[in-house]
Amino acid sequence: MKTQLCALVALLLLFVTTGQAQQPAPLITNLEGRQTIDLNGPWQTIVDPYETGYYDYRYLPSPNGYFKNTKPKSPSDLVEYDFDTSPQLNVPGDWNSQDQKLLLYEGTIWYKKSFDYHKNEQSRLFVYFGAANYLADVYLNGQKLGQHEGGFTPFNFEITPLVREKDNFLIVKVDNKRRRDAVPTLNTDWWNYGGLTRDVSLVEVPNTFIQDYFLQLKKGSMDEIAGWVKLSGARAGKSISIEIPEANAKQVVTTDASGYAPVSFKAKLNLWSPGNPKLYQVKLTSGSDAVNDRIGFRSIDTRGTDILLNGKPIFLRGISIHEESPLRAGRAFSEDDARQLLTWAKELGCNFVRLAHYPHNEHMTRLADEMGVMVWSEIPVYWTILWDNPETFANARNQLAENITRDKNKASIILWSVANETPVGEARLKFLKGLIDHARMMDSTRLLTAANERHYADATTQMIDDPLGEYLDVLGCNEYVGWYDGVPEKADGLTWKVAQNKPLIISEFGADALFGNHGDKAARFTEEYQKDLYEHQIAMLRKIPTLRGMSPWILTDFRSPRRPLPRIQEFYNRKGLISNRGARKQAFYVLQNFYRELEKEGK
Ligand code: GCB
Repeated sequence: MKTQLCALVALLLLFVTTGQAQQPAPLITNLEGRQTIDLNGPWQTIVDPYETGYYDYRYLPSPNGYFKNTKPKSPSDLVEYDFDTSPQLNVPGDWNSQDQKLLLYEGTIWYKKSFDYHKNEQSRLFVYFGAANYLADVYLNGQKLGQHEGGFTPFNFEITPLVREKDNFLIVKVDNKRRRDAVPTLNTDWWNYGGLTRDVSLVEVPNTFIQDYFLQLKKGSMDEIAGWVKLSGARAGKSISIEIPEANAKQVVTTDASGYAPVSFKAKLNLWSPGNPKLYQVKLTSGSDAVNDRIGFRSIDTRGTDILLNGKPIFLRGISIHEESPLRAGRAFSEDDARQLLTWAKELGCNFVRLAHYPHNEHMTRLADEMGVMVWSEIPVYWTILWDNPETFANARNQLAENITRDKNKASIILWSVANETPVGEARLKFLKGLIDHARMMDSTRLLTAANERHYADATTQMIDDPLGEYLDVLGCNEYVGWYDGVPEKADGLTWKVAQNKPLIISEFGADALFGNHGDKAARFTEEYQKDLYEHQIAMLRKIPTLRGMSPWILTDFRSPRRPLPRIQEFYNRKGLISNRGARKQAFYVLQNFYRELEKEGK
């Protein structure tokens, strides 16, 4: 009995110290409007391919893993790791591009950062991660805070009770092993960059604080702002003021028992659009907390096969973008990276970008707001997800929810996309319908889409009739006529049929070309082939009556393990209109000319 009890206590202790996965705290939005201390810069790291710092030799979670940051107390003590003399990696940043040995590494790396913190009784402290790819176990001062799954969305933990004045050590185990049941799954066409890939910060807030809010134009209205504000740590009956000084608008609302307060007020607004990316200062205050944001207001809707921005039909002159820094060859993470990519998109003539295939960092969506670029935002439900697995679904839904939570006040975002090139079938339809319902529940103002596929109804007829289209507002379709499907001339003889009376975006087409590789236009991988393909595609797309936008594949070359061809690909997908060194290929100018023509036509 006694031994049983001891075993139980030991188990409990193991549970407490190693921690069963605890959930992150509800996400704090708009970090830029908060009091933060940045934890970026060099972190001490230990590469741990066998997860020795987590499991013991029986492959059971060890209560004395690396997260304890143990130091030998005497020369006879055996400790086989030491963060402080281990190599450093920069945060934010993927590990693959920081050390040649890690280029193809998939597994665990432990990160450690020490910090001092002056505690204040009136405030609470959170640690906020912009993203960690893919699975992050987070510990402070040897105690587990919890786990987060998903490589492209933010998460935060409260550390108020654990933080001390001196020598805090924050340790994160980041594991980027691919898994069949994960989102994305085992195979993708992009590099599996691992690590603390985005900013890490401490966020200091008052005991009761404005944790989150949703402030956008009410669906169908151009002068009514509707949404909600949520306080953390509040009892019922707290008041919150929402003010837009420049529009002379203000409302004071009162929280219910869970800290929520609905918001709804009228304001005369100068509406956001690519030609007029107007952002308003929005001030939220409650008790001792104050948060400032810059929010644009615009309406987005569909009518038949049209997409309406502020009530007027628009054409989305777009380009797809991966979150990769072309000049640094790694995951993009900085404001400079974002500005570079969006400036190139604008130079191309775009008013729209598809941020493929996962949520990009927040610099990107903030800048899109400022620069007047409409955005398609996507989660990595890509190709062959385990449609029947409830955990996979919960994971995808959580990534979608985190993405919407972070970016729901960004005017630039007009489309949430739930999937890319997923195979038609019952289980997949149920899975994706579940995601669509969830997105609509969280955000009734934006349009829902997905990049689907097409098929041949006969030798010259392209058919878009994916049953998922019934649930979407805007149909996305990827097609590679002229690349995976015949040669560029094939596009000339095709006609398109679309089953649903909805706006269509051709969300991908393209061809690989190595910059500087010249030859006959019939020769694959030459700039001439890519240019020719764009010319045939554009002629074909012009004839699709319900086409309301396009985002060809892709702005810049990007790394992919699926692309081994020596001398040409060298593990790069070469469908970029710009090379991985920033050089424009011939096709760049073909698309630029087309977009100029569209602009002249008022599209
Ligand atoms: C696709 C995928 C994209 C790939 C692209 C390609 O259909 O959506 O992720 O990179 O094709 O280059 O094959």
